[in-house]
Amino acid sequence: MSTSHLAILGGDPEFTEPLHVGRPNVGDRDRFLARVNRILDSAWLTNDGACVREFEERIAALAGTGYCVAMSSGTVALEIAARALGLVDEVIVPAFTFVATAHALMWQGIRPVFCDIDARTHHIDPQAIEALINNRTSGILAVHLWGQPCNVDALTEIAKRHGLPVFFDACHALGVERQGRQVGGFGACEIFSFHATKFLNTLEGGAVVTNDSQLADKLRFMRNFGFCGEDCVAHLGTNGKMNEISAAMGLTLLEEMDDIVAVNEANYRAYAREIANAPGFDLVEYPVDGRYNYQHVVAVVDEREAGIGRDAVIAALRAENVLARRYFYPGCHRMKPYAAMHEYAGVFLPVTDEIAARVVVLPTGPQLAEHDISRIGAILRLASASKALAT
Ligand code: T4K
Repeated sequence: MSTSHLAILGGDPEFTEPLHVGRPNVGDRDRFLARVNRILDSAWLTNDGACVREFEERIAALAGTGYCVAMSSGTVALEIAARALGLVDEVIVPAFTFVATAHALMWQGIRPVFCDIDARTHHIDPQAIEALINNRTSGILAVHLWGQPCNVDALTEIAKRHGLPVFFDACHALGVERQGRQVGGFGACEIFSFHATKFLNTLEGGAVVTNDSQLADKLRFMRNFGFCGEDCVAHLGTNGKMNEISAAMGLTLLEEMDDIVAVNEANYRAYAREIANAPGFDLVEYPVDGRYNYQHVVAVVDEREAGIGRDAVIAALRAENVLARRYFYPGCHRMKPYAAMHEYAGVFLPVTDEIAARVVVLPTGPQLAEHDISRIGAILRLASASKALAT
């Protein structure tokens, strides 16, 4: 194939069907539908039902925590966790994350104070945190971005020294461990997402996991309007409950989780082989001393070496029906609700700005065979070699 065959230059698209980032896994229909039938027969559809309880037990076991409280989404789980931890005024968060991390705080009237990231890991930079701590700071919310544990020890040490709670957005990091330590038990609590696009989904859903029994009780009350008994409201609360059909989906996919992760890992390794032959492209690597879900394949483009900028790479892939994403461009601090806030007008987070301009997230999951990944690698190399697309 020559560069003139690229769809962006007039050729036919390489793929007839779109390849999405975050194509949902639907699992075994018969086992899911059998669960749905049992739910319908029982006429117990939500509010601490049998499937939700079983799902919570399974997630707590997977995360190695004492408690799991399932919620209607990862965002609501973050909001309720922030409430239950009593956070106010300001919380420090990385700017390079899905905007829900910041929104969950702001929606509660807590100002997210954006911190820069480490250029290699894309995680919040512990060294940049201390300059942001002041007498309004009430906590730190870090993110295990791309399903890799962030620098938990450094963050825990800083938080302890300043007497602040630290908790973790683990929405990418279900089933992950590093050096024998599982994501789930770090900090005051950790939050998972089971959105449709996550490798293990409950259609919509999320959860908070913790080893703190009092916090778990509070979270349970708060997700159900604060009720602690039939006529007893102990806390301000909201409706954050997971329903039974969602939990049934989660239980069904848990039975297939190892197979899904094996496919994701094989895909990641196939991408790594392709990208090793594409100058100017680097994959965010999964270190060898851990267990991962491999749901994110993240490439970083070096425009000078690749001869093509990140946005041109995305445009070339999309023309071929490879619907790559530029998560999490342009960084929360540059999104309108935050950029418009006086405190953030013109804020410059150099590493976040650079990485947000260079990242390409590639499709993975069972929708792709190894052969497809070779075709995507070929597109990257051709786009890079094309004089017409050169920057
Ligand atoms: N913290 C972090 C670090 C997160 O990444 C997220 C969510 C959260 C917190 C909040 O958790 P949740 O409240 O969502 O549980 C998506 C997801 O909506 C979001 O869950 C996820 N992170 C984020 C990284 O990506 P979009 O706007 O890219 O998703 P959406 O719905 O446009 O779908 C993406 C692509 O997937 C589409 O192009 C089509 C395909 N798709 C999507 C759906 C929903 C399908 O093929 N089928 C589907 O059913 O945000």
